Amino acid sequence: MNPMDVLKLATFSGAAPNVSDAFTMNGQPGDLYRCSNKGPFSNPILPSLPAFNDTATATAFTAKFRSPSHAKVPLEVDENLFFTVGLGLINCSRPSPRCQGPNGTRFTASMNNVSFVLPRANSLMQAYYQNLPGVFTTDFPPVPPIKFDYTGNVGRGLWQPTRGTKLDTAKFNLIDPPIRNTIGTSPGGWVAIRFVADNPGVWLMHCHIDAHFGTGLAMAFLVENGVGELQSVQPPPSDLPRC
Ligand SMILES: [Cu+2]
Repeated sequence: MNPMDVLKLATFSGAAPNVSDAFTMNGQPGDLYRCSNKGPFSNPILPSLPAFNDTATATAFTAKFRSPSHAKVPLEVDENLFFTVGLGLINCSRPSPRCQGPNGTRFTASMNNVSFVLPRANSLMQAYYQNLPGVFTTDFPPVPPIKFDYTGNVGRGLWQPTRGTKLDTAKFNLIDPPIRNTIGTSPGGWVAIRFVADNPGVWLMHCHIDAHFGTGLAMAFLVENGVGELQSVQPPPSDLPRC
């Protein structure tokens, strides 16, 4: 099944996406399938990999990632933000084909309990620079609204937290951490990200799984202009085609 059809169906119904059976890379199903290559079929030698849920091995592997040289890590932190990421359900007022999640709900995803809604008519950049009201608000919470054990199993005891999560910031790698634009974390895991907000514009931070992004697992940083033309977002050219 076409992955885009799977995504479309999930977005429409609000239910969990089906598993696509389209396992292709660059349009080819891969060396294990006869139809992948025109030439004679060759049996590739595959390395033996750890189990997909072997978190300890995956963590030990990713913990070894290093920048090839010393990285310029910002040591002064002006702004500390703490984001939790979660999947949840949105109640529907009445049964509908668009509410086919558990008990007539829609699956949703959120950061700090806010499920991101992409504006339809205007981009966030337009809204900001043209002062368009009603497109976004600037009250994204810098910390999660409810405290609980963010890395533990969260069950019905969510409202009775007894433990907390404390980061040992002394163990942060400030010498040669890898420079990344994507980072993986296990369910219940956490990552610490440090960056300099020196590129003006609107930057989405979002889940890399399309279906989760579509259900709201995103937020946006609005980085304001700096000093001078080179540090400022330039207006679109007058002949920019309109959608
Ligand atoms: Cu996700």
